[in-house]
Amino acid sequence: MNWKPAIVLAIAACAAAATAPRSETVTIKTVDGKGADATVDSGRKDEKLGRDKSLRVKFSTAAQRKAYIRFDLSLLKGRKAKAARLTLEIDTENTGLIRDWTYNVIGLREAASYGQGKLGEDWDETEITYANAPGNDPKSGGGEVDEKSGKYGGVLKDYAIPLGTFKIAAGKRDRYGFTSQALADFVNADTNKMITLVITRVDNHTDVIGFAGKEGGKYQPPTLEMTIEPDSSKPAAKAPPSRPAKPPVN
Ligand SMILES: [Ca+2]
Ligand SMILES: [Ca+2]
Repeated sequence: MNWKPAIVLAIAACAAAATAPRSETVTIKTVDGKGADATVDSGRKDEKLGRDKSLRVKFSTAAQRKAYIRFDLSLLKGRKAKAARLTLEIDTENTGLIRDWTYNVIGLREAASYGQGKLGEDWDETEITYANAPGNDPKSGGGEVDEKSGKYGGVLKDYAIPLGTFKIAAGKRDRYGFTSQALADFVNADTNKMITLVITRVDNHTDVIGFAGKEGGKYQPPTLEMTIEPDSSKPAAKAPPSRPAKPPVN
């Protein structure tokens, strides 16, 4: 019986497992660093709602509400995300209001300016309103994204990077996760250590529910979890080169 190759392979596998770089998860919430979250409301165009507990999102014929969420990416320390996941927790306790709805997740494109009277990507949660929110399309409250038809789910075309949608289930007050390659790409394309996501609703309905903001306390604030690529650019540690022996001293 030739057992040697099997043992050699097993040892090699152990050695590889011991030295393979492990991927790491970085979790950033809106409570961290320069994070922020706020509702903007078409019915209260100039009202500052960023300190409300809840992020209410509504798309209807008469009134629109959108959630602006910013994450401070300085915690990533310049590393790249292999995968990214956004989690939002519903804070509406009347579960009868929760329906089978779909929501858009739209990235706010970086821009030197979002136009006259508009805040920048560093928007302050105590200043942001429907009127001054960067990239907000006042003519659209949400709806389906259809780039061919120029529909960007409530964000102006020039500033919208549609990242995908997530669904919630009727009657379930829960945490809902959203992940897409586009979200990871959006994180990796960032140049100023902050990203803003705009959440709008696809379904047109007069009812509204909320997601917990960072002031909510009882529920989890918006959370971004990223799997970080192991750093393969760093060579494995090597023994220092041996120095030539000193000449013997006489
Ligand atoms: Ca807030
Ligand atoms: Ca950015």
